[in-house]
Amino acid sequence: MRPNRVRECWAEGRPAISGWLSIGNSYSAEIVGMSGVDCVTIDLQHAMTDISDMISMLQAISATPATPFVRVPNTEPGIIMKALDAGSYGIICPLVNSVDDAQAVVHAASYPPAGGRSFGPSRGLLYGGPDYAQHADETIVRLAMIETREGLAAVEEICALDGIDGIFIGPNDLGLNLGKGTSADPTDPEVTGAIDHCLGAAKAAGKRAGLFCPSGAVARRRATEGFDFVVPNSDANLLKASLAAELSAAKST
Ligand code: 3PY
Ligand code: MG
Repeated sequence: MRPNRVRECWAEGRPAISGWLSIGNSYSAEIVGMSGVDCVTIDLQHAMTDISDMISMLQAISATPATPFVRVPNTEPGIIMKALDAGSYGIICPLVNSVDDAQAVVHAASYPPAGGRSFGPSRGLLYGGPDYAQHADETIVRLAMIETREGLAAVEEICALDGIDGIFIGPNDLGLNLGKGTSADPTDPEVTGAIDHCLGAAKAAGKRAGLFCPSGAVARRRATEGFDFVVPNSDANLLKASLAAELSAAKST
């Protein structure tokens, strides 16, 4: 089976850097996949993407060296299995509030006997190779998002769960849930303390920790702190920021 570059990064002792696709388009997916990132995450939760966009985006990413991940909208097994059948090598699941939620992710993303994933890896076979079914369970990465008070309270238990490779922190939701407002690089001590706590819980359990960042500089800082999976902002945010900068240059007198 084609290897998962995120697992290769981890085996080499370095963090994986993932692009983040909020624009539901195969051309922008290909551009991000060719940018030098290790991984590209298609966002099905908040982005302007649907299932058919996801399939053409996964096809575009296949032509790049980057490994495709999908952030699914929730723990519903149908969408997790569909993303995997379409060739995703990683599942990032939002709003994991309990070990039961995390177990639902593991169950949907693992073949029996470890889980309850149904067999029918349509694009998975094309992308992964003919031995997909034998190696899918150990190749696919499953990350549970910690971004609520409930998830924070259960983080040790979630990290201890077999089949969960690690956690992915949503700093915006986490700040909001702690009553501190949204920020992709929080400075409030309660929120930064919560992020440190999650990182420590993942490391203590021998699991991986990732988070969404607003920039490459923050992603680098987080990697230095010990994070294993960092996202230096989304395609849509980067497009907005770079266009704003160019417009301001164009309009300057
Ligand atoms: C958050 O910050 O809440 C996220 O989900 C980032 O993707
Ligand atoms: Mg979130």
